[in-house]
Amino acid sequence: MTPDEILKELYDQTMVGNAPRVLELTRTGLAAGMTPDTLLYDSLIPSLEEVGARFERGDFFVPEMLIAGKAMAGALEVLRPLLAETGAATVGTFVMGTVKGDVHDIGKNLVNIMLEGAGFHVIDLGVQVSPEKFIDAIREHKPDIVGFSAFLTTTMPMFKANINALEKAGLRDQVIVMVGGAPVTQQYADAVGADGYAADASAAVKRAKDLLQQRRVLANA
Ligand code: B1M
Repeated sequence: MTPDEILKELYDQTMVGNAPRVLELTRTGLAAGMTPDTLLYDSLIPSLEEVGARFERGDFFVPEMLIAGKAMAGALEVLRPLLAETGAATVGTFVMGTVKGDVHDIGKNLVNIMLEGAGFHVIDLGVQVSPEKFIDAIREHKPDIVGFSAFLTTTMPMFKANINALEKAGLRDQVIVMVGGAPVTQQYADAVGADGYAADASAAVKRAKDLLQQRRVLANA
């Protein structure tokens, strides 16, 4: 198979949620010398975007979204060690979770992988994380950054609820808050009082490093 054929079939098989074939094609692509980034950004992610578009049009329903998501998650597990293998020294601790009411985790997991690759120690709290659970994790792990992911317009308000809970617990000044997820924008992040926002996993790593650097410069001033 040529790289183009692999990308095309990977796209098609992700869309129909054929997990075994998606795994096989991911491995075939890697064996053929294709990069994890190419497989992700030129095939897997665009395929899920099309799944979302079909869901919006009423051509796909929740079960189709679910199996496509599972197929993508399987591929991500194959790509994980390659995306995370930079050997970078630990740069900081990051507590991450998808907010309460939201079960989407593929995007969050991808951000985690990239953060780990960049040297962050990531503590992943999973999905449907309540403000109380974030607070407990911050008290326990004392992270440099806490990240809130939300993928639904209806769960984005949990950012503000989480930030309010941090303030109430007296922890807001002790941790940098980053937010992200498909419907989130810089404007929304600013409006809820987050310190940082990123549109995708690579941008999240860059933003996290910049925010950490700024905080350390301020602390030493
Ligand atoms: Co749902 N879903 N879903 N879904 N789903 C979306 C998000 C949707 C956009 C589809 C659509 O209508 N086009 C839509 C949301 C609409 C909206 O609110 N604006 C939607 C809906 C409506 C729903 C349900 C309500 C459907 C229903 O039940 N009627 C339901 C909600 C359940 C719940 O959470 N309570 C639901 C359920 C599901 C499944 C469970 C079936 C499945 C999730 C599987 C899983 O995650 N384990 C699913 C899926 C697969 C999708 C789509 C198709 C794909 C999401 C995905 O994984 N994208 C999605 C359509 C779409 O996104 N176009 C959709 C790939 C991923 C790599 O990208 O998630 O954007 P993304 O992550 C990016 C960035 O956002 C960023 O970096 C990531 C990597 O580059 N990022 C951060 C993420 N977190 C970050 C944190 C940061 C910084 C950056 O700092 C902390």
